[in-house]
Amino acid sequence: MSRFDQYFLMEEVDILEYVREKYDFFPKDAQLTCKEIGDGNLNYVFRVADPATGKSVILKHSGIETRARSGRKVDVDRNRIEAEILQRQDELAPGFVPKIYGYDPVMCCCAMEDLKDYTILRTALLNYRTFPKFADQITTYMVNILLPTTDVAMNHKEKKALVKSYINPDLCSITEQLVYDDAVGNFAGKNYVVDALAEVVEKDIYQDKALRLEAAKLKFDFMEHAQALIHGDLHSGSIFVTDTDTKAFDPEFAFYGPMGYDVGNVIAHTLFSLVHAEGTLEQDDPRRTAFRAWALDTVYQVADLFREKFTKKFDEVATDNLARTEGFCEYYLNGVMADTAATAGMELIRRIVGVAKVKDITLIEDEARRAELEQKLLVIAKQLIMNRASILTADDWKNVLEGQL
Ligand code: SR1
Ligand code: MG
Repeated sequence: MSRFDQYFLMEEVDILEYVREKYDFFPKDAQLTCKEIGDGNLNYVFRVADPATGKSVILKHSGIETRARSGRKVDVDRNRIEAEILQRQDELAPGFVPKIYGYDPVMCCCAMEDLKDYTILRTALLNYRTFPKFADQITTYMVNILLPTTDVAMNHKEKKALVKSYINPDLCSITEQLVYDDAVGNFAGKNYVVDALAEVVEKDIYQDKALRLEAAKLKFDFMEHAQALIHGDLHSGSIFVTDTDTKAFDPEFAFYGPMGYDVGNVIAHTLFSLVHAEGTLEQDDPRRTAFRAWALDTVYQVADLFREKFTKKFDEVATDNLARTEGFCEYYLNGVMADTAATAGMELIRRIVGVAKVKDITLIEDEARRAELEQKLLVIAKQLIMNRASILTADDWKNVLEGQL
């Protein structure tokens, strides 16, 4: 009998006992410390360390309710999905995700590698750090884990079994509501924007019927297009970086969905980081110029490198007879790129108007400047959504962004 035989929401003191009972990471007599370090909306993240040796481990624990105490219940199975997916991703893209040491379905708690030498990408970008290797590394991660999980590469029956295993209704429902419904219609009635932007959002977003129709199509694509095992929430808070490495974590929103959803998130949050720099640094600050150059280059490189690596990998992994037909790879990739543009557009809108905002914009203290930059992003977002079928390459992205941001 153990007190961890039945689920309860653990706190630091419980986690210390839990680690000793379940794992043999540390010597029996080690004087362990435990600190809750999570700052996301859903889970609790504990770092358990042995100061004597410097060894540490991360325990990620899911509550039945979101940690934001919104009253929203979220299936704790997300913790299993996350642990399993990180293991699968580690096989597909070794070195690009943290190592999983164990998963406990009773306490909904997984133990994983402590990437303590890494920084969360968003935090680093908010400090105006730039990462020249990021576009190359994140596109390798995405192509290597996404394409092999599709019907292009997999036995179709095995792929369908994965679709079933990674069905993730509660987390998908959050995305369906926040990213699609609320972005264009404020259906939950909880959206808010700075005063100077309110009229623009009402008229140019909520009352735009053509935009609403495209958002409806995109929402149904998201729900019905079981293309690849996607991360599902690949924003800059789900990525760890050092000057030389990139690792993606927190794939609890993972499910079989459109690949462009991941690529679009990476691009949208790069644009948010650019707007943060533009809104918080003086025009003549050299950091602003350098950051701008990095951010725009990263967007273009993500588009180009994703295309390049995808095309090469397609040739290596395609097993379906008809997928190897001449012209099919380009057709398929163009669909992914159009989804990328549209997702970036929806993500930009929802983070500006919705409840789940990003620090990149909320930290811009000058409200008029913030509204000005947000409005620019909304204009770009609408173009990305409405014209997505023709935003397929880095040059297409340049045409959208140049002169507008
Ligand atoms: C209630 S969760 C709000 C947002 O945080 C997550 O990271 C997802 O992006 C979600 O939409
Ligand atoms: Mg998260």
